[in-house]
Order: sequence, then C-alpha cells, then structure tokens
Amino acid sequence: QEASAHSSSKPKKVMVIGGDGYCGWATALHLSNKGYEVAIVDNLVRRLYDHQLGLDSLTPITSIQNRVRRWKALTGKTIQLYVGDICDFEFLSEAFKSFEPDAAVHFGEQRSAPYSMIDRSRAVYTQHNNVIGTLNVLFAIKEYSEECHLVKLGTMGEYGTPNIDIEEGFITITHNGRTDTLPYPKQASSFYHLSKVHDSHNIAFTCKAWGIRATDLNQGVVYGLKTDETAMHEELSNRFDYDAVFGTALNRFCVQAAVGHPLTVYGKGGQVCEIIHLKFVLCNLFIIKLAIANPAKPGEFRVFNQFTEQFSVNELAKLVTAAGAKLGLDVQTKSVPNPRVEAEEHYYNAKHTKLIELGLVPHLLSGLAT
Ligand code: NAD
Ligand code: USQ
Repeated sequence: QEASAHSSSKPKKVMVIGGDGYCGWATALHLSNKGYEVAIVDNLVRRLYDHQLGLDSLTPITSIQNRVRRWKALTGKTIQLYVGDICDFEFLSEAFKSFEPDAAVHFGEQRSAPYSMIDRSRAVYTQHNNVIGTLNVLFAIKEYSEECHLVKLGTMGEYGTPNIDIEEGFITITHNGRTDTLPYPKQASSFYHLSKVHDSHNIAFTCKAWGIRATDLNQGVVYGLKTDETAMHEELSNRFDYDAVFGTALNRFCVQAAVGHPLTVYGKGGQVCEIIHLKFVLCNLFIIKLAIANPAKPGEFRVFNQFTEQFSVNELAKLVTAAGAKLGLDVQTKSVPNPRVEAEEHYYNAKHTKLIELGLVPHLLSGLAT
C-alpha cells in the first residue's frame, strides 16, 4: 500500500529537481495527482542539448509553462515552477526558502554517458553540473530545510561489471581476520557514471557529518513512454529520445524496429543492462512516498538498486524482434563497432531485493513479450 500524502494535516511538499526531463516530468505529475504539493526546479538545459546537437524528442513536447498550465486546467492542481540552475546557489536557496520542501527528489543532472565522452568540455561540464549541483542541494538542505529527505537518482552503472555479485550499496568484507560493512566498490565506465559515484560519496559524507537523511536510488536503464498522467493530454506528453546520445538501448531498439532500421547492437552484445519501465520509476515512488512519510533517520544513507529485470543487449534485441514479428514487422539486427569502452561479455548478478521487500510487484517485459 502507498503511504499517504496527507499523513499530517497539510500535504507533503516535494521538490522535483529536473522535473522537465523524462523521469522528472512523469514523476512530478504522478506526485501531484496523488495529492502532494509539487514544485519543479529545472534550468531547461536538456532542451538546449537538443538544439546544440541537432536532436529532438520523437514525441513533440510543449514548453514547461504550457505543460504546467495544461495540468492545472485539467486537474485544478498547481505545480509550482522554479526555472533556474541548481549550480547557482543563490537561485537554489531562494527556491528552498520559498517552497520549504519536506522531500527533494533529485533528477536534475546531465545523464548521458555518450554526451559526457564527446570531448573535454562536455566531460568537465557533466562533472561540474552534476557534482556541484548535488553539493548545492546538500548545502541547501543543511541551511534551509534540515528535515528535508533527499531522494537522489543514482545509477546501476556506478558499480561497473565486477566478477562477483553486486550488493545494494554496501558489502560485508572480512580482511585479515576483521569484518566490516563497507561501501560497495565503484568502477564506473564514463565521466557521467563517475559523476554519480562522486555524488554518492558526497551524500554519504554529509549524512555522517551533518545528519542529512538520504536515499540513493541506483536505477537501471529506463524504457517506455506513457504514464496515466502524461497520457491525459497531448500537452502533457513526455519526451522520448531515440538518438545515439540520449536514446537508451530499449527505447532506441523499439524505434529502429518501427522504422525498419536494423537494431544497432554494439559489439558482441553480451553487455548486461538492468532495465525498468518508466511506470515503475513512478511505482517506486511508493518507495519515495515511504521515504517521505517515514524518512530515514538523521544521518542515515539508504541505497536501493532500482530495476526490475536484467538482459544482455542481444537478449533485448531478441525481445524486440519477437514483439515486432507479432506486429508483422521483419526486424533485423546488426552488430556495429562498439563506440564505448566496456566489457562486451561479463558476469553480472545484481541484487535488488530491497524493492521486492517493500512490496514491488512489477509487470515484467519478459512476460509481456511472450
Ligand atoms: P533528462 O535529461 O530527461 O532530465 C534531466 C533534467 O534535469 C532536464 O530537464 C534538465 O534540464 C535538468 N537539469 C540538468 N542539469 C540541471 C541543473 N544544473 N539545474 C537544473 N536542472 C537541471 O534525464 P532523465 O532520463 O529524466 O534522468 C533523470 C535522472 O535519472 C538523472 O539523474 C539520471 O542520471 C537518472 N537515471 C536515468 C535513467 C534513464 O534511463 N533515463 C536511468 C537511470 C538513472
Ligand atoms: N547499446 C547498444 N546499442 C545502442 C545503444 C546502447 O548496444 O544502440 C548498449 C550500450 O553499449 C550499453 C547498453 O546498451 O552497453 C546500455 O546503454 P544505454 O545507452 O541504454 O544506457 P547507459 O549508457 O548505461 O545510460 C542509461 C541512462 C543513464 C543511466 C543508465 C543506467 O542514459 O542516465 O544512468 O542508463 S545504468 O545503465 O544502469 O547505468
């Protein structure tokens, strides 16, 4: 069952940082629909990357102002809007002081691994934007909203591909006869993924040093488009990226299948992705709701691995081929030289039991495709 948005007399206030993006927009609407008071903080830079690189969302998206107006017209619910850069501490401070969030869900980062690897300036931008932005959020919580629970989007890619099972955030190790539970080793494979590692360290440190309450959601690759709320009107439509920089594997494969382009499996295709549907990102807001209604203790740093299934890239291509056949499409797959430096065949077994313990019962892609 979901925790209530109204566990005390007034609705809980949730700041959705990065609320104009793919996960953030769907999340902001879902929380608003469930009775939370929502504010979006976003500098709209994701739209700028598209202009700079000549890319676009497959689905047309209207301005954030129109999106929020349409939501109000349809539901009567207000989503507050703070347009600005979280790397600008003055702006962020004003947003925190004026909205006074009970929880901040932080999606507001440059999230593409390929983008972060284009050149020096994009690598520096990505790490500056992500690390300083998150540091500012931590300082804003410390200065203005000490009780505010931080729910931070991390990534499964922080762990890399070790030849042992991946635990949820921590691993118990016995070394020279002594035992301790320590942060799980991180071996990220892009400047983007590394920025998330740096974020996790800063968050863990501030939990210890200042008593911040935080939950790090190490999320797998997200797929899908519609949610109950974004489907309500074309002006609420979410973005859908299918290009080589921002398009994620399964979303890309679906578009390639639909237009008759061969599925672009990079290299041997044995690389494993953990995936999760956009709806379950929201469903996992039920974790966020628990986190809001029942926040971590001061100083607690919780880590969840947030995904529902894991497949190799080859297996994903097979699933899309089978689903395409059902629609009468003859889907071809092509192995293209891998533009990334990554293991193309490796052991992979990542735990994600904390989600299941919290009651998540996902609809599985494997089930849908059969
Ligand atoms: P997105 O790029 O669609 O959205 C990110 C939003 O953050 C954009 O609207 C952007 O304008 C905003 N933003 C970026 N820097 C900002 C700044 N300095 N100040 C204010 N706003 C800023 O990304 P997404 O796919 O929605 O991903 C959201 C989060 O979830 C990211 O942190 C990402 O790392 C994580 N995540 C995404 C996926 C996925 O497959 N999409 C998977 C795992 C984790
Ligand atoms: N891949 C292909 N063909 C393609 C595109 C990708 O084979 O056309 C392969 C890549 O080589 C990679 C895998 O698919 O091995 C996943 O790539 P991706 O682009 O779908 O996902 P990734 O770069 O890992 O990044 C995405 C999001 C990022 C998030 C991450 C979660 O962009 O924000 O952090 O998924 S995770 O993968 O768990 O780290």
